[in-house]
Amino acid sequence: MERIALQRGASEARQLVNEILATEPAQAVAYRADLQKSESLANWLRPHLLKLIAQIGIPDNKVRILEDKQPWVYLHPIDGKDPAQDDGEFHLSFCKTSYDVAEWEQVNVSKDDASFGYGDPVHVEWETPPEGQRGSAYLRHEFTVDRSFEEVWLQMQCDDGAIIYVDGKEAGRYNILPEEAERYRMPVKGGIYDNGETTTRTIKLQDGIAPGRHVLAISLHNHTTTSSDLRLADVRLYGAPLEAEEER
Ligand SMILES: [Ca+2]
Repeated sequence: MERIALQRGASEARQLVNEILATEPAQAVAYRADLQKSESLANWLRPHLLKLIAQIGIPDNKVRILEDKQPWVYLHPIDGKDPAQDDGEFHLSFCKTSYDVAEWEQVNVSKDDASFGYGDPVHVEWETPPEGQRGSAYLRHEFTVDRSFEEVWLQMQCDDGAIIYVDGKEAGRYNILPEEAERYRMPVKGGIYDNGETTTRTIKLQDGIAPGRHVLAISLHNHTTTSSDLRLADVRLYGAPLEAEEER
């Protein structure tokens, strides 16, 4: 959706500039010498459109779902070893509610400190694996909601790609092609660099959430095994309550 909105935004910007040029002959003379003007305006608009896209789509009546104190568990193999070597079902099961995470690292963070990784600022810093062994990481957070949310969005900064699960079911992905099956060191669409690393991404999740206990699981994937950074930051969940429950 983000890509389509960006392409639309860029082509609409070009069209708008061309329309202005057509209705303002004096300006057109001045600008016609540089036909790249509409292109550069479209490029200038891109980061602004990205910011806008991160904000729209979530209605005003949204509720921030995750609790203030957040227990997270994570598995980040610093030896670059695929967890499926020990557990053949790992990539299907790590996101399930029943999966045993007793061996995973545990942390408690405040709701504004849910950021993990290495190579760039984070609250929970992981050891940087040697070059050539920088692969994927797995995170889980259990949370409880006492009401229904018809629609749910996850916001995060992500370097480089992620697949998001709720209660063992895939709920969304970022920077990973839909046909790619979950696996260690899976390919991401492209590297995330510079401003892209700190851009807030908004992913609308597949389903709503019912009252009760839930497991949010995220697999985080690096662009290459030599990339200097892997980072998931500012993880937030927002829900739009069922209309009948809004007045509660
Ligand atoms: Ca990276």
